[in-house]
Amino acid sequence: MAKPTPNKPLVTHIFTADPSAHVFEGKLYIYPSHDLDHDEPSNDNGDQYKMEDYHVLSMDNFDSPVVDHGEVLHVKDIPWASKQLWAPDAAYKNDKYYLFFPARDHDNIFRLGVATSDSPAGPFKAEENYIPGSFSIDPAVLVDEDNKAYVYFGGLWGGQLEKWQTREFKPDAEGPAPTDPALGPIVAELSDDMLTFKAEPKEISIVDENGNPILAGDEDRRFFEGPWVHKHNGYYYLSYSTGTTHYIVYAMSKNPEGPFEYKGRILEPVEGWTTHHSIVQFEDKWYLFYHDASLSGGVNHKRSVKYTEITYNEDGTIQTIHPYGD
Ligand code: FUB
Repeated sequence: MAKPTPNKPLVTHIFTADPSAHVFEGKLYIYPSHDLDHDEPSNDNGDQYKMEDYHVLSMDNFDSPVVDHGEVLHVKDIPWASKQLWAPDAAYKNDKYYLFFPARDHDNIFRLGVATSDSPAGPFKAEENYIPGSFSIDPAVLVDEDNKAYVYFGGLWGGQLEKWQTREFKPDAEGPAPTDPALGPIVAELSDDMLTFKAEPKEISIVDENGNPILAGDEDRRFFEGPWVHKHNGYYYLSYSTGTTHYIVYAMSKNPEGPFEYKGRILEPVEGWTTHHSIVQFEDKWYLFYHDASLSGGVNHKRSVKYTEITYNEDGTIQTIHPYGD
């Protein structure tokens, strides 16, 4: 396969989205969703995102070809799951690789699952059941320097986060009023074997520069889906999609469980409704992996993974990226 070019699809033989990038064994590994090439109608519940399997991509560095390691997990091999393998992430601990992923269970409720492998390239074997007490979508895992692991997750609308405000699934529950604090993403410390939550999942608070919670009506800044946490110069950076306004934004904290202070935008809107990203250091540079729908001519559910470099300012803030130039 071809060598990667910044801001161009990493691969063109399949549609890929929601890239979670990591450096494992000295190489870059990308764990994307695998968008199906279908022409069925779309809705706000996200039924058009009907993915059935995962592929893993890798490259030795940015000068070498991208390798597609093929199908590494299929929904038919996940006993608890019925459909919609949405945005995954991977982590390394205990000499093993863990693939964390959301899917609908047999009651149509999104849960989070784990699958394991001895290799970062898979194949992955799914656990029999979803993580007990898990809900919603878009898991992202941080294994911290002290070896504690945290999973961040959540997504509104099709991702069902607003239905879990009482920590019980309420199918008709709506999100908060526009003048109330927005729902934050959820964090849970993982058990040492990475297969269960060590403690009850907690909602993360995202506040403005005065310490006031970001409100649900503040759609330019409030959390919608796709949380990602990375660490840079002693700060935890929580970045996420604002959904309806299509930004990737970020907030910073000294604590992995927050509160996080909103700082600004990382990525202006891309072509297509969704925007979803990850941030990774490779050698001495930092990169944003993201997706857009340009390869399919703007079909929201046929997306392609891309990358670009990110730049930190002296004060630790991140420069905003305009994906198609200024
Ligand atoms: O790919 C399906 C869903 O679309 C993801 O879970 C969301 O983050 C959005 O990208």
